[in-house]
Amino acid sequence: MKLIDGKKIANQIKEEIAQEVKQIVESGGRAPHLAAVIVGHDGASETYVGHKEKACAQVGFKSTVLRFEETITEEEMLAQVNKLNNDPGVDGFILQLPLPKHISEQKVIEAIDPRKDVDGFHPINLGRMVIGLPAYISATPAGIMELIKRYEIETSGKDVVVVGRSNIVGKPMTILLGQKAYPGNATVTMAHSRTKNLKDLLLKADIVIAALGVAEFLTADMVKEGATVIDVGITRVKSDTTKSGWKLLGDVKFDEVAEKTDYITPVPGGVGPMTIVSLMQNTLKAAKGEIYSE
Ligand code: BQF
Repeated sequence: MKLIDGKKIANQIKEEIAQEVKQIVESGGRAPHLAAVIVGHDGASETYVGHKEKACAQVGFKSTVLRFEETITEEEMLAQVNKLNNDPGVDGFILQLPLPKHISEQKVIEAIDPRKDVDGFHPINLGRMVIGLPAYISATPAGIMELIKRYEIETSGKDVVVVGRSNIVGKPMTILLGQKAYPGNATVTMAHSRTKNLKDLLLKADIVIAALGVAEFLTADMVKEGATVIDVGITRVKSDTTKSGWKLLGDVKFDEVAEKTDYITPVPGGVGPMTIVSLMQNTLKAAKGEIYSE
C-alpha cells in the first residue's frame, strides 16, 4: 500500500505558485485576486471558505469574501455576480455552494463570466473541457488528475469506475479519464445509485474514484487486489475524540481497503487539499489570461 499524500503535494504546489506570484509582483504586476461569495452560515461552507482564504494568503494572492444573509434574493445574487464580472480588480471568483433553496444555482452559475469562472461550473467551461479546448476544470477533478500525474499512476487502457455522477466531480472525472491524453485513455464506467451489480463492476476496476457521498461505502470485498482507490468523500460526523467535536469520514473504509490497494488517498489529507490548490492554480491562470487568450 502506497499512500497518496494530497496534503504534501498540495504544499509543494503552493510553494510553486508562491514563487510565480513573487516573480509577477517583483516585475511590477499585481497579485492574483480571488473573490468568494458565501450565503448564510453553514458550518461546512464556512470551513471551506476559510481553507480558501488561508491558501490565498499562503501563495500571495489577494482574497475577498463577500458574505450575505440567507434572505438574499436571486436578483440580488445576480447583481453581485454582475459586479464581480465587471470588476477589473478581481481575476476570478467562486460561489460557495450550496445556495439557499429559493435561489437557482444554475441561473447564478450561468451569469458568471466564463473567464472568471475559476470553479469551472459554467456550462461553457464544462463544454470546452468535454471537447478538449482550454477550460477551467472544476477543482476536485483537476486535483485528482494532478495527484495521478505526480504519483505517475498509469491510466492508459485501465478500467476505471467512477462512483457518483455529480456535475462537479463524477461527470467531469469520467470525461477527463477517458480523454486522449495522460492522465486519460482509460475505459471509464460511471456508476451510480441505479447501477446493477456494482460490486462485480468494482471488482474488475484498476482505479476506483469514490464520489458518491456515503460515508465508508467502499469496503474491502468490493476492491480488486492491487487497485488504486481515490476517495472524494467528506462526511462530517460527530466525534468525542477530536478537539472540534467533528471528524471527517471518506466514502472508503480506509483501513480494510488500504490492505488490498496499490495506491490509496486518505481522508482527511487526500483529495481535499488538492481541491483547494487546484482553485489556486485556476486563479493564477485567470490572472494570466491563460485559458481565454484569443
Ligand atoms: C482535507 C466540498 C462538498 C460540497 C461542497 C481539505 C477541504 C476538505 C478536506 C475543502 C469541499 C471539499 C470544498 C480537506 C472544499 C473540499 O484535509 O481532507 C480541504 O476545503 N474542500 C468546498 O468548497 O465545497 C464543497 C465538498
